[in-house]
Amino acid sequence: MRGLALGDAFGETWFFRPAEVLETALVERWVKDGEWLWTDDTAMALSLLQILDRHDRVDQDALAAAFAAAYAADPYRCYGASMHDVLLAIGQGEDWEAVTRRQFDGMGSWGNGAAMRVAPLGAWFADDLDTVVSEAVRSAVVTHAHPEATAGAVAVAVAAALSVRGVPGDEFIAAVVDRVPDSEVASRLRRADRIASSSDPRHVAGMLGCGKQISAVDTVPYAIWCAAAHLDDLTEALWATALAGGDIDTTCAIVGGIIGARTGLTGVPADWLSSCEPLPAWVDDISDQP
Ligand code: F2R
Repeated sequence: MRGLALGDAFGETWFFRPAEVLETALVERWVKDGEWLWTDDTAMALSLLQILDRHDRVDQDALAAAFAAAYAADPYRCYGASMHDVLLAIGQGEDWEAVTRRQFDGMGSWGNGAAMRVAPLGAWFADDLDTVVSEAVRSAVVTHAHPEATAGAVAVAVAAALSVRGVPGDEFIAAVVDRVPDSEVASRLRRADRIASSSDPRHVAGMLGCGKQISAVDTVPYAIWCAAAHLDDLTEALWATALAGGDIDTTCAIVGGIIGARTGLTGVPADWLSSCEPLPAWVDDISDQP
């Protein structure tokens, strides 16, 4: 959870900045002064973690209610455009399944919102990959009915579980894709698995189509490639991930969640930790459990 929030807040400082600004700032490694605020990625991950802590599984009704309550308490966390309708309607008592299915003319959202929040779930169930997959799907469909959004959530949750389990970088993407349902996300992950970990992330983003849309297809395979290339170094992974631009808070939240599940915040500079908006105190109680 802490890795996800750090990645989200770090990425938000760069979110959709013009390419020429990013090019200099990221290569020279400038960091923003002042507080780094986390966004909807962290807000939704906190709700999911809270439900896991209470129920030890994804209770979908409780999760929908938790998302809607967090949104009502603080709607200005840069939620995806369709989430305003979804979370308001759920908060007003509409059935989450009906609301979620009617998005985008009945197609459902293929946004990356189900993937961006799910790494803590992968860590939670890391001992049992079948449960990681089934619970990731149950968590995704509460807001995202499109199969590509679900495939993205499964990929990230499995990646976080494999990260906890210490799977090495050169086996990582193949082990993730093994568990992802047939989809464009899976097909781009297979492409990602053929790209050397030493490649320039900007070229990789081009090869994987990252940066065009706020979709699971455009962000998840790229983020998982970045995580696999730097599995033991969260700070380096975040710098590399941000280089591609686009939806940086979310690509960095995904990478932070996956690598943080393995390393915690080890090696992260002290000034980053003090800049990042703190998480609620109850997160510490969960982390302290055996
Ligand atoms: N980009 C943001 N936040 C800024 C949004 C500003 C917005 N204009 C506002 O008014 O508040 N970051 C956050 O959004 C991403 C997560 O998005 P999520 O939760 O998946 O939301 P949504 O709206 O369902 O999907 C995102 C966009 O993808 C396009 N889209 C999705 N499904 C589609 C479909 N079936 N057909 C066509 N387009 C589809 C839409 O443009 C959606 O708005 C994260 O980056 C999070 O940090």
